[in-house]
Amino acid sequence: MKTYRIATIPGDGIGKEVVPAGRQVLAALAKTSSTFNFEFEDFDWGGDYYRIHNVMMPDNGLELLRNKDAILFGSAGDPDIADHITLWGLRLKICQGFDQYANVRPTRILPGIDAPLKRCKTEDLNWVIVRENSEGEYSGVGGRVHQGHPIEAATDLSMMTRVGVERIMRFAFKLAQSRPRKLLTVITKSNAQRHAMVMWDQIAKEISTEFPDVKWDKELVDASTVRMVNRPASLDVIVATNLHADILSDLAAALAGSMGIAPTGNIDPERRYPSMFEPIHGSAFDIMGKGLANPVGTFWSAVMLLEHIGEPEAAARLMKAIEHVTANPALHTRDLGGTATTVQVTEAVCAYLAAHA
Ligand code: NAD
Ligand code: K
Ligand code: MN
Repeated sequence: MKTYRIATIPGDGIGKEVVPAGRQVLAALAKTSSTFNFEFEDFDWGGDYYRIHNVMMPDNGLELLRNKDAILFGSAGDPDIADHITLWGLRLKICQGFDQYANVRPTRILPGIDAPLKRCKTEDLNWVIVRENSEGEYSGVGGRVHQGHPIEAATDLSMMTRVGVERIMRFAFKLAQSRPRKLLTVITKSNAQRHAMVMWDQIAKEISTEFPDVKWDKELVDASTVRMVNRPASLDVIVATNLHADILSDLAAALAGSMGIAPTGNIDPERRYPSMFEPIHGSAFDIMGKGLANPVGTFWSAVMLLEHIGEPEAAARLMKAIEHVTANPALHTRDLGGTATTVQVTEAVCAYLAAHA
């Protein structure tokens, strides 16, 4: 019997509702398996921790996570604490500390979901967005001077390195190569950002020679929003910078039906450190504490976690359970137009897993 060590970090807001739900579903899955088990450890880091300790996570936080096989994360974001403190103090600390440079965001329309694109078929929207997760616009380089004075100025430098761009391009090309259609769209803004993005384009071209069977094209980020809406079937794998992909993947989530469904993995492809899986949504202040959060994004993230640790069969089983639940409108949460609660959806997934072991 193999035991996987999983860290759970609910964080803030509805993270505290959906991560326990995700853990419950993983435990239900393990219960039906004779080959693997989970050893969970929960970490109470986030806004509440900050109010006591003045930091979002302890100094040795990364050490406490280092020996885990994977991390299941909720959200960092508290109504009473500035967003840049919660984000940089927890989620980005882990992503950057463990060099999880590939942020992978699969998007497709699950069965039973009424998605807003009326002119396209469900199967037309089947994308994986690869987000550069370690530098670019979120490199943290910059500063603010002369605060409060008329000459006040501030910068956030979008820093890209050859190593950083090469590795995310190679990751994206490889992913495209593994998919049936083998298409890659490189998102850019090299008309306006004439240094970093021009290098980005150039490196894409260089790396493409290693993958002659991948068909690839370039698209400006603004134009790509239109293409996502008007010609979704023309896209397969998409690679974009940290900021561009952050924005595009929220749009992708909405086009696929709801922010509450979309999953992501913050992945260290070299497996030097644990990778971290989370729904793409945040703390959702408007619905937190009400039991209305859709846990499907967390469950789908758990599917990605299972694939990553090397349990593809269990991953497929959980995905089937998720699709069984989304197909039933009685099990839709409010974001999908339904009245089901987080607990009801979670119990339905667990029941399906128990019945289809
Ligand atoms: P959000 O994702 O929290 O919410 C956006 C909208 O989507 C809200 O109307 C919310 O109710 C809805 N929504 C999101 N997830 C849902 C779910 N599972 N079920 C049903 N509805 C859902 O984005 P925001 O409002 O911009 O951010 C709130 C806080 O979360 C901020 O502090 C922000 O910094 C933080 N945040 C954190 C992360 C992260 O930790 N990865 C990501 C995004 C936002
Ligand atoms: K999140
Ligand atoms: Mn985001």
